[in-house]
Amino acid sequence: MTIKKFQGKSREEAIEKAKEDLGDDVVVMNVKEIRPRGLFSSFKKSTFEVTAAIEEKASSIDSGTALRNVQRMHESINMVANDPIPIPPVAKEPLDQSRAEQSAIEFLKRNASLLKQDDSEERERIEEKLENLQSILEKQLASERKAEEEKPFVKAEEKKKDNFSFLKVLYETLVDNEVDEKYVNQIMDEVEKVNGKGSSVDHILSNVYQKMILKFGQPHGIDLSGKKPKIVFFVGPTGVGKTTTIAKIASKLKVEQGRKIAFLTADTYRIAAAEQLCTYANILDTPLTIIYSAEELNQGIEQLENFDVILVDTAGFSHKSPNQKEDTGKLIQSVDKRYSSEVYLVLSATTKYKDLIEITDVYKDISDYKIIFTKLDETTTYGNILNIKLYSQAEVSYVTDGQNVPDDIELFNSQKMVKRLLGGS
Ligand SMILES: Nc1nc2c(ncn2[C@@H]2O[C@H](COP(=O)(O)OP(=O)(O)O)[C@@H](O)[C@H]2O)c(=O)[nH]1
Ligand SMILES: [Mg+2]
Repeated sequence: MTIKKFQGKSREEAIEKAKEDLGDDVVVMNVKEIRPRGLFSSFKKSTFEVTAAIEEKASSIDSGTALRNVQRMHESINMVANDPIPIPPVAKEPLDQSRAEQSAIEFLKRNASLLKQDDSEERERIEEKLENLQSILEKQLASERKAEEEKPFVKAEEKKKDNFSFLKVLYETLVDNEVDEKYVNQIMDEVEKVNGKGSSVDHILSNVYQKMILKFGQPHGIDLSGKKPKIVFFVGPTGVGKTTTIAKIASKLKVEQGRKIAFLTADTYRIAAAEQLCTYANILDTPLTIIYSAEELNQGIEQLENFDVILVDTAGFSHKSPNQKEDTGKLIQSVDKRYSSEVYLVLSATTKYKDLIEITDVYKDISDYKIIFTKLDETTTYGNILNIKLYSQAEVSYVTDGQNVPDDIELFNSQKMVKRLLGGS
């Protein structure tokens, strides 16, 4: 992973510089506004500093190193556990990397209950660290070497103990946030590679933070750079907030970006559904076309050809209902090739993990999609957002966190989400 900082007069300028240097796939890790200081500071404008990273291809670690890392982790786990922990037999022959990693994962899983035992004082100290994630990251990125020099007397053993307690809290924090243990183990496994080099807790934490941000990737939102009109479908189960989200996005695009918006709805299963969008159409002074079948879609679009974006509301359906799935599939696929379209799968952050998996599978059969998570205000755990991102490999584009139109929506902010997942505020 390469991490660099870029400065610009605006956030966009700094991001643009990052793209020029590191390529389009660059991921923004952090954006810092630097406010001018001093006597005439109120006359000066802020500048922006963007920390950006790019993931290189996975470096190949030789099997000997992997094996040593696993052994080292076992040692460190043993050091502070209250009860004796069975050490899995280590093969005499060097393990290949994936087997070594697998054994580390298995070990962590088996000992998850032991990991939960900890003394509370230490725990508090580490939780505090997690909450101060931002400052740790800043410090880490600014002067990794200097920080090491400042603590030359910290004994290796103490450091190891510190790291282990920290790993325990990290593990629990992620599990408490309902991150799937499979992914927690993957993260711990990656952490272990860093820990193996005898790094400080700060180093490990900023490394986890960076890795998790890279896992989320960079959100893009609706792409309006291409041909007009852009057709944007919103699909998903009933009641997740499709219509409300359409209204939020429409008013942002219209008011903040001055785009010409039109609505089209294929949700005619319930009279109230079309009425709801009609209300928003009146408020936003936006045309609304109602269609009753997939065959009417292109005709509907033709009438709205001079608009920048056509937001299409669809009937939600239970992921267990094959008929309605077919209708939605037909609707999306029937859009004429001369139009460019995007599909957003709207999911509620309050839905159970198992259902979310089934829903993402069902909609994958219909089309590729980006994801919008709604109702973040109605849950205290955000692990499913990471779980579903990793499971579906789809981009998480927007999140919504309330019923207010248009305020309660934003482009997905990976930095904010990772901070929340790691227990920061
Ligand atoms: N708390 C909360 N409620 C939301 C959010 N988004 C939508 N809702 C509510 O969820 C309910 C269903 O929304 P609606 O847009 O009709 O869902 P649809 O059936 O998918 O179109 C409405 O009462 C919305 O106000 C959100 O982010 N947070
Ligand atoms: Mg609706």
